[in-house]
Amino acid sequence: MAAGEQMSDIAQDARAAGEATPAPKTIVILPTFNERPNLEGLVTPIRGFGCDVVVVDDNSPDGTGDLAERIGAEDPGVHVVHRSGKLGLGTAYVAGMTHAIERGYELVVTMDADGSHNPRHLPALTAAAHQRDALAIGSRYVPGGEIAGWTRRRKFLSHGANIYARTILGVRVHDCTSGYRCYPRWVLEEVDIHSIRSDGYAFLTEMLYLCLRCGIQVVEVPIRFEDRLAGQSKVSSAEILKAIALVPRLRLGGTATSGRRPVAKRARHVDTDSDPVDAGHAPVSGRPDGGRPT
Ligand SMILES: Nc1nc2c(ncn2[C@@H]2O[C@H](COP(=O)(O)OP(=O)(O)OP(=O)(O)O)[C@@H](O)[C@H]2O)c(=O)[nH]1
Ligand SMILES: [Mg+2]
Repeated sequence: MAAGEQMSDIAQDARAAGEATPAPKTIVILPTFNERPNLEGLVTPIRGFGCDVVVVDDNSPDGTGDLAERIGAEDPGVHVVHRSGKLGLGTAYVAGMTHAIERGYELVVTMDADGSHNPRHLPALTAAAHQRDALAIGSRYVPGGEIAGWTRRRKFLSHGANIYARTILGVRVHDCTSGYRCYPRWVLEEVDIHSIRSDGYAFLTEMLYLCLRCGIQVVEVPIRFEDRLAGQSKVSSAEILKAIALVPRLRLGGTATSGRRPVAKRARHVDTDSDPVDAGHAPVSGRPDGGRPT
């Protein structure tokens, strides 16, 4: 199916899902570098689910930033943050999160802008974050989660990277590297996002570990991850090596959060059909999972 056709189907689903519109004020951060062919078809269904959007563009040579400006000029729910050049995925998330906090959004979603993260999962992801008062991760590696369109080698590498992180960090999260997440606003205020040292893809693992160290509950919601619709991956070998090297450094206490006291949050009643998987609780010892690896 053509990229446009696929996304317009999702847009129809989004409009039909009026009752599934997330009640809390929600914004989706779309970090972009050369995502022009994917952007418009993604923003439409996200807006259909009642979420605002902030595109964080790093002066993409293909004109993604200009396109985002044009969409934003017609729709006040679409914001754009322009940065001077390719400054990294991690710092793009921080710029988007800062924008969201300043404007009082209650839920903040991060999503790749290449079509890999389908907006149809937004209601389940936001419901899990809101009802559990937890960081909700769109997960490829819990029952019901899947990956479509990747080679066996790519699946093996991604799965291997997650087993590596899970084992060395001693956490129960199955998809530590997923960029499809929903953070309640207080989580972003509680953790010091500006202290995160990873400026690229490793940000995702560092942020997760930081949340667990702060005692924030994590739930995983199954998603179907699809290969990017158009354009090219921006992950370099150097980025992958940085992400691998980060894991033991975090485990050895190299994060700025070492020694931080867990925050106490009240557990909420859960009422969601998304079947989220509990992946972590407030740690009671030095180990993020409280010493119970599974
Ligand atoms: N603003 C900004 N966005 C970035 C940067 N690097 C990557 N992105 C965006 O981050 C998202 C994820 O990047 P991808 O290249 O898709 O990475 P990936 O999903 O791991 O790799 P593929 O599956 O091969 O696409 C995409 O929306 C990119 O456009 C960056 O330096 N700055
Ligand atoms: Mg991608």
